[in-house]
Amino acid sequence: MAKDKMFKKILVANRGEIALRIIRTCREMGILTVAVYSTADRESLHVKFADEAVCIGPPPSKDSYLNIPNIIAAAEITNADAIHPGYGFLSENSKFSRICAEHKIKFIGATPEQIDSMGDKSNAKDTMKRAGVPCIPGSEGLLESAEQAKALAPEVGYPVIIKATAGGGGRGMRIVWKEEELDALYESATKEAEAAFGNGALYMEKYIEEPRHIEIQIAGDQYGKVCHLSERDCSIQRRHQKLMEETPSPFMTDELRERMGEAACKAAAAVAYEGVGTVEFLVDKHRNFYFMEMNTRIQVEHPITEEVIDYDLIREQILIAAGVPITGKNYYPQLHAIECRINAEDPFNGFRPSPGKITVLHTPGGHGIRVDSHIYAGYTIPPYYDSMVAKLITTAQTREEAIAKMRRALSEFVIEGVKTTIPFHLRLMNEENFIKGNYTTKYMESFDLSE
Ligand code: MV4
Repeated sequence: MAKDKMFKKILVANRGEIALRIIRTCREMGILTVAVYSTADRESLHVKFADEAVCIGPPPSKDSYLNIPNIIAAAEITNADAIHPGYGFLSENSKFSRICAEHKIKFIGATPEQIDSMGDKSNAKDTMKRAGVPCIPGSEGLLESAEQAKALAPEVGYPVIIKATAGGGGRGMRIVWKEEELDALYESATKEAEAAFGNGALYMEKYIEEPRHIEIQIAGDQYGKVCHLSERDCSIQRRHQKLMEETPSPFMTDELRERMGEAACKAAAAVAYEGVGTVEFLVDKHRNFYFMEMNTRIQVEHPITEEVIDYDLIREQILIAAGVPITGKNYYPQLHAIECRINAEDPFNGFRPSPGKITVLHTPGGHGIRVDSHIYAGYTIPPYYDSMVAKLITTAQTREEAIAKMRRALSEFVIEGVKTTIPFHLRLMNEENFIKGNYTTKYMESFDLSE
């Protein structure tokens, strides 16, 4: 591409491992970086690795990493020509995306319109249905009242699920097994959604009982071209927090990948998607798949895709934002990759957060091992943010080898001073049904977590 079109300096509006991940790619591309940090993150690696760093406020996220005026001011002071938001924080904030544009700063992510249309789940579903993407049968748009919901539910067929249109992450969501429960569950879902999102609107779907969560990575450029980059299986989660992801999905077939990939491309094309994104699907035991949500950001689990197709997704985000066209060809997994999220949490005590100082650290290494992390010996994990401290990724020719490598890498990994989820992952890698690839989103409900 023409050198003068490429960004000269990118402000990274995030912290932790993803801030480092973005800074590393920028460095490889010859792009200068600006880190922003809260006073709790003064000693963080992203601050040390960036070319410049600006303090944007006190520890609470709302005063720092979510503080739009301070972040825009930091970009203007340092003359950054683009902002990469990472994941979480402002990554799917349409107002922020719009304010960046108003300040002639390129937001490396979706347009405000795309963020808004995918952020409203009922509206997103409507768009996808019209584009010919398979959706779960349910209400046409929003529910008007509990009465209307009660009239509709037998048509949809119990069990049904009512969901907050502003939701995600399971909040404002209720499973209804029979009519007698509907009034109370409708009431509590709408109240929860109103409190959490300031929007109590609900919609209804048939409840899919033991689904897998399989998502397709997609990319779209500024010229309307889209492609898919295969799937990730994210079914192993607890309270809507993913614990481990892998690609290919053990449930996948070549034929299903083709159909889901095509549907994901349709979804991306329907909104003229610009950037990299993810289309989430629920897949039932008959391998029927249904659109669930579209994420307009880079995701935590993106490295497993990078490993199996040998492709830097952050680089691709930056190139697309700078106006470089994509080829439009799809990517298929050549290897198997697994990611274990290492959190500073006690897996034997309800995954209770365990912030504090890391006294001893030894990270695993060797062939097929990748550790994306911002921690170091002597680092203090602050209590204010996400408890993820590292992503351990193994890659091999087969699933069996990737699991064997993960067991080996987990057993080498030493983090002292705080509790971590390493022992949980070791147990997971040795569990019979996991080894068989026999798991759904219900898997963790019956996982033995006694010490
Ligand atoms: C569903 C479902 C079953 N049937 N919708 C959870 C969060 C939100 N994004 C959608 N979710 C679900 N929607 C229908 N019609 C089950 C879930 C669900 C789930 C989905 C993916 C991964 C983990 C999950 C855990 C519990 C429930």
